[in-house]
Amino acid sequence: MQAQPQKHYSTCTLCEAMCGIEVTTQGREILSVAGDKKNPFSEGHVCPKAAAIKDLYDDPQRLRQPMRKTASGFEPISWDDALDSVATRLHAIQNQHGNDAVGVYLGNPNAHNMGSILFGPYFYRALNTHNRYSATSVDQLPHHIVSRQMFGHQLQIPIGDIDHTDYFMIIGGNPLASNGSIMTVPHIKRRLKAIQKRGGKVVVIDPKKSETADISCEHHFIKPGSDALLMLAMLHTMFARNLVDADELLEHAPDLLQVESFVKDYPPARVSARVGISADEIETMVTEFCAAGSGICYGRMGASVQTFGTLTQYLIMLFNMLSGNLNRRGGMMFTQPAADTLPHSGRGTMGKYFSRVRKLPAFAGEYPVAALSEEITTPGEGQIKAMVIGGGNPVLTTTNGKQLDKAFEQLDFVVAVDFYITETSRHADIILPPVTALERDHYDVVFHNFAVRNSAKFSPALFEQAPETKTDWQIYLGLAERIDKLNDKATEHYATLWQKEPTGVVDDMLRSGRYANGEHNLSIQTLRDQPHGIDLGPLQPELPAAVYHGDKKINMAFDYFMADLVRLEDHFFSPASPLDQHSAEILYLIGRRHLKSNNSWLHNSPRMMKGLLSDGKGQNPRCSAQIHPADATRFGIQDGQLISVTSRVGKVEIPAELTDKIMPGVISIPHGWGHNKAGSAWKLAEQHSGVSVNDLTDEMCLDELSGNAVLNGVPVTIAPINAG
Ligand SMILES: Nc1nc2c(c(=O)[nH]1)N[C@H]1C(S)=C(S)[C@@H](COP(=O)(O)OP(=O)(O)OC[C@H]3O[C@@H](n4cnc5c(=O)[nH]c(N)nc54)[C@H](O)[C@@H]3O)O[C@H]1N2
Ligand SMILES: Nc1nc2c(c(=O)[nH]1)N[C@H]1C(S)=C(S)[C@@H](COP(=O)(O)OP(=O)(O)OC[C@H]3O[C@@H](n4cnc5c(=O)[nH]c(N)nc54)[C@H](O)[C@@H]3O)O[C@H]1N2
Ligand code: SF4
Ligand SMILES: [Mo]
Repeated sequence: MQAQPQKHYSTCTLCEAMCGIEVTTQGREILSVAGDKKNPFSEGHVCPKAAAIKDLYDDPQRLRQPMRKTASGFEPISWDDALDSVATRLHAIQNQHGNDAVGVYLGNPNAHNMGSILFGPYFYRALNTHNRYSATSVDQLPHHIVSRQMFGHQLQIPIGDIDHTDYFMIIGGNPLASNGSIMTVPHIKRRLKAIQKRGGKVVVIDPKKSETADISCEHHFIKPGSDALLMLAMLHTMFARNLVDADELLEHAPDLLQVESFVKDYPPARVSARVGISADEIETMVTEFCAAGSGICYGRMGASVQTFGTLTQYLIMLFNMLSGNLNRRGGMMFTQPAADTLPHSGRGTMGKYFSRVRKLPAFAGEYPVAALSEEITTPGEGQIKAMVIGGGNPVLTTTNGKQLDKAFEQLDFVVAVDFYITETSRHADIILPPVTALERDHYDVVFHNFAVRNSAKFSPALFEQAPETKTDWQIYLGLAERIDKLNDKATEHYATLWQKEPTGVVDDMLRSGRYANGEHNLSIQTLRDQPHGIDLGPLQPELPAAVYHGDKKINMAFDYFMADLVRLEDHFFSPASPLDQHSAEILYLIGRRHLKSNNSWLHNSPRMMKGLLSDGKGQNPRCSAQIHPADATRFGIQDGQLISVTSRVGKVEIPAELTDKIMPGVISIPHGWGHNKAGSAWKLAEQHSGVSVNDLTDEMCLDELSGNAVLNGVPVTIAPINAG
């Protein structure tokens, strides 16, 4: 007899917005995915990507069993065989070359996977290697460092209280495409419109008039990478015009007013030409922001992942603080999560050790990923001989991907925890494919902490786990236990972990958390009983409790952050400023996101790729180089024409797309494309391969304070490729 269709309430884990979804299944088939109207947080909102969930589940090319590379290609093997072989090889390599000979790279999907977050660490601990890397250092590393220094914990990041604010300033974020980042916020469009409806303002500062700028009150072009200068001038204006409103915060940040002495040399008139925004406009923005009642100054990808990303994020925090908006309703607030991971996670050790070759600083146990290829290719003690890649595709997503691709070829052993044979996992000797998101229990242990409203939701696995499948946590725990055994370490505690599962850990956190008693009585069971999730109210003032420093005071860390002003002066104002050299030929490269794409990995979904024209020559209009018509004229380029884009490290050929939405002097290319490498296996993606922008980004060019990559503001040259 055929099973009846069943409805389940779950959560989309593709981006940070945590949309509730209604999934209809029949037997083990997914029939449909729609927005869950009864989810109190997302209220039925989903974006087009929700439809990709079914495609991912159905994708015939998604791996369902472990694979071993042989002379004639990948062949399936059993889980026991796969896990035993991986553990034995990693152990042997560490035995021969030392622990650091095994490197680990963790990609973005791990942040959306409670099993990886809670149980992955047992595996890294068993490996005990310094060579750990992740997508953090091509992304939000500056936020962690700012929070570590100022509030004492890398994850204690204030979130914009968007539903109550009067002024929302967005610097280098495009939430209409990304659905928000370090701001978990379903249905951002509705919320941005609501600000304007209640008389508030939304202002976007971006080298592109983005989709978000299109629905905002005001947009200012800014020269890529100059945001730190803008922030210095904004802070200067605040003092010069007596707009500082910090009385309440001084109790928690006694040194706050000393900021004045660091910004005195940055009047708007001095920075204006470098930033590309007039002094008048800068002053008006600051005045209006400070008069607004409440305001959020929010900076993301574009502001973080650039030459002065860490300084910029720090200055943004100071701007929120000095305008009285930290810890204020409608400003930047700390969240009150139901399952608080902070007391159980590392606060973020920094400055303790440095990478072997380039001496880049480790933060929270990880080196900047820009150091990865040289750590593989440079001989000597501590050289990486084997890599574990967990849910990431660094060949397409990290700087100088082509060089990393080549470096991977020389490794003795590679293992990938991934369900696709990607541009990266094709290097693997063994691939361990976990189940897809809806097939495992889920509680957002990261993104509830970054949400614009407090809420809690548990999404049980859709189906009983099929035999011969494993979740990420089962893979990591299985490897950890085997490696500990091989190292003659105690393994008794594993029995408890297998039984407890990550869900049990979340249950413990809920039961010891702030909503454990009283009205909500939170536990996994109470959440199971409320499958749409529950609302826990708006964000609340949380100082001084939010501060993890012993004295409960916010640490201004001037010595650390403001030290970077020397580099900034040099970069923008020295007679030898790189910005003045060859300035006529250079364009500055930035990135962009598309609503139907997700970093490197939704390009095999028929629903996401539908309607994408391809001219049969491998061109892909979604992967185009956007340039301003004035630049096109200057270089003799027609709309749609193939152009070459060249940086210090590489060259790509890509069709030009002319648009006056981009600032003159700037070129925008999205990342995650370049599915044209022999040996990867995603049929649809390969038909629309595009090129990888990270064959242009430069691993030697860093935000030096943090070691974070520079993906925005990369100097490039362009030229038309003439047909024939
Ligand atoms: N030029 C440029 N480069 C960028 C960016 C940019 O803006 N510009 N953005 C950067 C940012 S913000 C990020 S976060 C990185 C992302 O960089 P990465 O994390 O390296 O890349 P993803 O494409 O997210 O990798 C996803 C991989 O994980 C696999 N996967 C998906 N779900 C799971 C799962 O549940 N478990 C496991 N084990 N695997 C899974 C997919 O099959 C895919 O191979 O890219 C960065 N790169
Ligand atoms: N659809 C979709 N959604 C996603 C993702 C995806 O790949 N696709 N990825 C997810 C991930 S991993 C992340 S981290 C988030 C990122 O989410 P966002 O931070 O919103 O990132 P983007 O959408 O890339 O927007 C960055 C904006 O910064 C601008 N910009 C570039 N350089 C500069 C600069 O120097 N200064 C300023 N002021 N602006 C600049 C760009 O023009 C762009 O509009 O998105 C997440 N959501
Ligand atoms: S915005 Fe789209 S991708 Fe993000 S959680 Fe919601 S449905 Fe999923
Ligand atoms: Mo990201």
